[in-house]
Order: sequence, then C-alpha cells, then structure tokens
Amino acid sequence: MVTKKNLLNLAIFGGTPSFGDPLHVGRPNIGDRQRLLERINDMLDRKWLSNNGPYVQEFEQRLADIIGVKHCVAMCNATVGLEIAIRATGLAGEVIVPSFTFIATAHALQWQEITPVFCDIDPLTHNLDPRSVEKMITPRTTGIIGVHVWGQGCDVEALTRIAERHSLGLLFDAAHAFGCSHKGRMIGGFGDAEVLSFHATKFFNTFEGGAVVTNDDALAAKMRLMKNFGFTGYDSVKYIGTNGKMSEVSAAMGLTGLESLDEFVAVNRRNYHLYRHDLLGIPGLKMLTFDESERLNYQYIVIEIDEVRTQINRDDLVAILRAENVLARRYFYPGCHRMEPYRSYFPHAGLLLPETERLVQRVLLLPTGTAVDPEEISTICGIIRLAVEHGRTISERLQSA
Ligand code: T4K
Repeated sequence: MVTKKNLLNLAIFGGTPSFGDPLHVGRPNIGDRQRLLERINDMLDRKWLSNNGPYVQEFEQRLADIIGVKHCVAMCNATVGLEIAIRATGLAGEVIVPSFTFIATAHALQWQEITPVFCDIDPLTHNLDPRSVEKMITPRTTGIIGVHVWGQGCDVEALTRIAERHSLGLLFDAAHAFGCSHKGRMIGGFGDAEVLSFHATKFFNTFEGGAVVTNDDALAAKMRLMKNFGFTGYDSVKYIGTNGKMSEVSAAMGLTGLESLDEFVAVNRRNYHLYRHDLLGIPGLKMLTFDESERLNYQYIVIEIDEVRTQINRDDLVAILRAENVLARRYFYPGCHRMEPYRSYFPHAGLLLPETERLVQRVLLLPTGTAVDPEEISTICGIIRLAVEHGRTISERLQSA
C-alpha cells in the first residue's frame, strides 16, 4: 500500500497506484467456508438440489423469524421476486417508483408492460418523497413501490396513508435493507410485501438470491405457486407462473452466512465509523449518516460531493480513486429515467425530478465489508483529502490533459 502526500504522486498523474489489487464496492462477505462445504456435501448426498428442498425451507423459516414476518418466499433473485410480487398483487397500468434506484425496480414493472412513473426523492434520505408521490397519481395508477435505499427505511407511514387513501397497492424494494429496522420495526413487514436481495454484492449473499416477505397469507400462497410455474400438483397449474425458485446451494450459502451475520454487520459498522472519522471536516464532502437508534446493516458508504466547495467534481474524484485501484461507484447514475427504454419513452421526465437529477451528479460509494481493513480505509480517505485539498489545481490539470 502506498500513502500519497503530494498530488503529483497520484496515480492519475503517473504515480504508483496506492493499491496493488483493486478494492471493490460489493466484494462478497464469505462466512464459514468449512460449514458451507459440509452443507454442500450433505446436499450432494441427499441428491436434492432445487424445488423447495430442505435448505430452502430452513432458510425461509430463519428469515421469517429474524424479520418477524409470517411468510418468507425465497427466490432466485430480487428482480424475479419483484416481478412476482408485482403480478401477485395485481399491479397494472402505472406504478409510482423512484428513479433513484437500481434499474431492476423499473424493469420489473416494464417487463410486464406496466409503466413505471418516476417520482422525485427527499435529498436528505435519498428515498421517495411522499409529497411528490401524491402529485404523480393519475386514474391509471395502481400502486407504489418504495425503495429503502442504502437500507434506510422510506417514509413508510406517509406512503401507507397515500396508498390507503387512493386504494393503491404498496410494495417495498428492500434489496438493500435486510437486517434493518424502521421506527423500531424490522423492514420486511411493511406494505403488501417487501422484496429482499441476497446478490453476491450484498453484505449477506446466497450467490444469487432474494426473497419476498409478507404477512398476507393469500398473497404468500399465490407467490409460492407463481415462483414454481403456477403448479398446484403434478398435473395442475392455477396461475401464470415463472421459475423463481432458489436453489439448495444458494440456501446452503444463506444458512451459512446467517451464522456470521452479526460479524458482517460489526465489520461494516466499524468501517462506517472509520470513514466518518477520517472524512470529517473535508469541505464540501458529506457522508450519509444513519440513525443508529435503528438496526442497520451499514452496507453502503455513501458520499455526496458539493462540487462548488470541493472545486473538484464527483467524476474527477471517481477517476482519481479508480487510478489508485479504489473502484468507487456512482450508484445510481444517471437515474433510471435516463436509461433506455425510459429515456425514449419519457424524454422530459427529468423536469419533474430535480432532486434526483442533482443527486446523481453528487453521489459516490466507497468500498466496505470484510474485504477492506482499517488501514486501507485510512489510505482511501487520505487520497480523498489530498484530492479535495488540491481540488482546483487537479481539476485544471485534468481539463487541460
Ligand atoms: N433493487 C435494488 C434497489 C437493487 O440495488 C438491486 C440490486 C435489485 C433490486 C435487484 O437485485 P438482484 O436481482 O440482483 O438480486 C450490483 C448488483 O449486481 C445488484 O444486485 C445490486 N442491486 C447493485 C446495486 O449492484 P452492478 O452492475 O454494480 O454489479 P457489478 O458486477 O459491477 O459488481 C459490483 C462490484 O462487486 C464489482 O466491482 C465487482 C464486485 N464483485 C461482484 C460480484 C458479482 C465481486 O467482487 N464478486 C462478485 O461475485 O450491480
């Protein structure tokens, strides 16, 4: 690891990169390898690899217990989980979603020819702004999908009131929020259903995977059929369905990861506090802080750059970090509304999304998780501090290059 003191030592200007190996946002946390391999061996002996096997059933029960929800339906990933939850709750026509989310939230609707209507966010929390939601409702609106971005609960209470007042379905994309609470209640039990992701890049993973959780018995039963082609028996199909099943090997990874869940969160929490401490006082740089009276997974380190004060823009800072082998990410740039097919469908959507448009230019995410140690965090923060201290000079040099 190379510590930078002078801006000419920055790798973007020809210096040696601070890190020999890249540091990623989204490096998987791996639990007890031996325990995983034992489970996989048992699975191979059993010769039961998919289709609601014993690991999947155990995993679903463990998740339901942790979240305190009646039903957990494990899925092959959160995107299919969203698609199934959307279909099972009968959403159609138009559904209100944030544009500041991973593209899967919008695609899960459009895939079924439901129009995602992009709504603006609260700049402080990065979550749906309920006042904007209300303004987007039309006679074609059938539902709202809130996203608990970075694991922070949406304004669930306001969204629930709006949904009730207008008789709309209410789902939550809780892909970031496994293990998090909102106002003291675990995320997973809100709305008609909530969808979790256990993708490899999440702090807790099942390689690929997800789950839909709900307290609604009928909805759970319907989604359980829908994820298995709609089969109710060997020869009978009740609904249109798809293949949304989680495999046994994924559930084995999940069960193993659950045994290390507290450790994953503890490392993320440690990293979060180190970043907070080391980035404090850098002018124009704000780190998203969480309400620590809630349960949190701390899985994202989110920075906002106020270019006027740092004198270096977010993209130049990302380029500087990447040259040092710190693969910072610009989630969710440029916003779903600026990606296809939505950009062509709604070329002027941005006019109604001023906070989203501003935020996508300012946000960057830094590496965390068990793959990053305190010394590396200190080096990353040192690079950022150096870059901001010389913001104007660096910007000029990069522009003239
Ligand atoms: N809703 C929301 C709000 C979401 O954020 C997501 C997914 C979903 C729904 C859909 O959930 P899933 O259907 O995926 O269950 C990543 C993830 O692929 C995606 O799951 C996640 N959100 C999103 C925020 O991030 P990319 O395009 O950034 O992935 P990629 O391949 O660039 O990987 C990120 C970094 O992680 C890289 O630097 C490499 C590293 N990595 C990745 C993998 C897969 C590893 O070190 N090892 C690995 O195995 O989307």
